Amino acid sequence: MMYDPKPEHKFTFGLWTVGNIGRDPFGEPVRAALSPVEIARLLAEVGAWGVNLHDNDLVPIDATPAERDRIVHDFKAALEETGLVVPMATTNLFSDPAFKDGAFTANDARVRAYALQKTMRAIDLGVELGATTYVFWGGREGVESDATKSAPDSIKRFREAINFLSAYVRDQGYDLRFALEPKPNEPRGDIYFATVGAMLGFISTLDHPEMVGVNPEMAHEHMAGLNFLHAVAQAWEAGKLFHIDLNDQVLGRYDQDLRFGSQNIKSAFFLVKFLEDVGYNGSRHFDAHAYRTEDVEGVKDFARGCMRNYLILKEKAARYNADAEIQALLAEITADDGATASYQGPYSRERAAALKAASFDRAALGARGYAYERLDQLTVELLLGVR
Ligand code: GLT
Ligand code: MN
Ligand code: MN
Repeated sequence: MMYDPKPEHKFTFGLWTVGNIGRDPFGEPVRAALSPVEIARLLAEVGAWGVNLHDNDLVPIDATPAERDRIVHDFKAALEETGLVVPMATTNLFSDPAFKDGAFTANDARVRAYALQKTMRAIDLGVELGATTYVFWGGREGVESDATKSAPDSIKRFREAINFLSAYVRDQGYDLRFALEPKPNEPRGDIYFATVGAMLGFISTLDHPEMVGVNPEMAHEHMAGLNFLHAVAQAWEAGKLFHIDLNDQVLGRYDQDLRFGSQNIKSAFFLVKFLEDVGYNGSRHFDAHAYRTEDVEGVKDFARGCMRNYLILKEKAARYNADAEIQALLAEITADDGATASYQGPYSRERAAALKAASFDRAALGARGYAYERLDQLTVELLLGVR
């Protein structure tokens, strides 16, 4: 079938996504917890390619070494049985009360040391399962009040941690890259490095910037009222799009983690079009969960919906690229008669002098119509299925 997921689409889900039991600040869980092996089987059933995990999604935080080995052994058997891969792993540095003031940025030095130890062990686990991307989402790396933590110290502490862990990965000879995931708030009042742009700026200050990129999440940029495509394009252009978290979110609401493509259809369309046009070949990871109203069948509907919406939008993108009227309009909009060719290009003293002496018909420039209404309407009609 046309919209059926296939391994080449590289669709992945976290154990914590389809495994979400529906607890929220106002209510108890509504679904029974599935074991990691059961989740792997569910993901294989709906057609996913891979499964990602936090250390403690798989191994409970207080497991003994023997328990850990048995759990990892059983999970590897499930991977073998289902054919699922583990492209990405990460650390849970937010659930345990020890991390209530953050992990790498916590004011208590013992918490910072414990966070490093936990992350090294989780990196070992991820690599053992085959992961080549390691995500850092600093959910608790923030404050409710700036009276409580020094922002410049937090930035330095976070840098020290990432530098330490980069060196650890190199020392072990692991084939692993880091992807930093920003979020503006929730669960902290404010989280440091709130946006993709902030993370990109931070990466250039690291000891090994070449092994560190970003993991932009659609909902997180939308929570900040930003344009997700623009963030992703900047990351891509900088060679830093190491991973991506796809979901959906309505501006001004709590952290919703909705099914991909369920709310902001035009944004999702231009995002998918971008990823396909540039040839992004990493995982398409859905970091979302089913509505709290759903049972396990609804969870499968949720997962299938994420992948199906991606593939529908991918097909729409191909249609957009092949649409003669849209492409003619785009060509017209960007047409260049070459009249200013001698002014374009890198700086030279001559070019600058010629450009300063040139004359422009400002009134004509201002009078031009760009036909963007027509172009956008064609886009909307294509998305609404009438062209
Ligand atoms: C958590 C968060 C996500 C992160 C995950 C990785 S866990 O669900 O909301 O955005 O990507 O730590
Ligand atoms: Mn999220
Ligand atoms: Mn995420």
